[in-house]
Amino acid sequence: MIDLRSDTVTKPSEKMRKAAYEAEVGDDVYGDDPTVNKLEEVAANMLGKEAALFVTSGTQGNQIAALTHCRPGNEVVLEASSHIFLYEGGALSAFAGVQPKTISGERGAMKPEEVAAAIRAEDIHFPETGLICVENTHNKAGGALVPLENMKAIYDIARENNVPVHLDGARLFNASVASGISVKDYASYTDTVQFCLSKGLGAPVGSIIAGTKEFVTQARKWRKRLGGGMRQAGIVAAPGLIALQENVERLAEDHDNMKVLANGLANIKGLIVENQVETNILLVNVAEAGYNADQFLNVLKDNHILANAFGPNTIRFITHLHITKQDVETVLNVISKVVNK
Ligand code: TLP
Repeated sequence: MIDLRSDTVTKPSEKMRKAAYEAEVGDDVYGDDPTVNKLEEVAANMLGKEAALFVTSGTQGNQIAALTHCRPGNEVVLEASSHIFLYEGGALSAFAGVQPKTISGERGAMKPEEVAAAIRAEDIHFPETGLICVENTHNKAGGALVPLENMKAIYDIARENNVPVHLDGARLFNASVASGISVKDYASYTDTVQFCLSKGLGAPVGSIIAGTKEFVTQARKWRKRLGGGMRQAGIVAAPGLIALQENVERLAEDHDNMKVLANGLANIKGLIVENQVETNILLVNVAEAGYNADQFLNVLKDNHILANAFGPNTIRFITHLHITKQDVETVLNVISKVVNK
């Protein structure tokens, strides 16, 4: 199978497995796991934040951020197709007890003036705005790069209004490699950041959230409340360190492969590439080829290719470290045969 469903499907390398095997461990709930401590220190330094926390997943990281920043009854301003709003099972409301206020963005970027207008004035009837969330790269917008200037403008507005900003940077390293802007620069326009080790970076498990020391102390408590205190977690943190050391720069290969795939598919009559491909995500509309997304996925599967539906007629493809140039050629050949038959 050529698996283009997500960059979450990668399996840990030999080096990661060896690092897990040999990891020095301790009870992380007591702060005693040297490997977790090292990962958190390395991640905080990379992001230019005071402290960081190793969490089980991107979803857990985002939700801990909301729980730490907000109080029940607050409102969270976020993009209408953001992962936190669309794909986290309503966790914002279920756990943090906050209500979302969505703004439709352009290629994932919310207009700063619309963010400003969404922040609530003081009124006995109104919820208080507890948090603004930004996503970069933006998944549903097809791995779109949210411009640094956009993040800065939103951060300036947030600070004027005393509202914190959280960045869902599940694929922040993809953004950084594609734009040439450091993760530190992106993180400088947000109070807290979540990034995933288990996506393009290829680690088997885990995410990082980072912010001030005070934020991380509170976040650690929320992680424990949610059952995310993982004891000898160095076993899973060790591959995360390898991911940060070895798999950042190579994300450029995934982006190059995706451009080749996108250009090839754009030339097949009946297929419409919906996004401007900037990173490792491609959205293709298959309606004019006479398929809906589920039908197309079934045909792909019969030909040993996996992808995801991202709308009734839209297929999402994601490249990652197991996808080679040869795989891209194979996928192009299969799809051109299927669509032209
Ligand atoms: N995204 C997954 C699915 O949930 C859609 C994927 O395959 O793309 N933020 C963003 C922007 C994400 O894309 C994801 C995962 C998460 C957060 C959540 O991360 P996990 O899966 O570790 O909870």
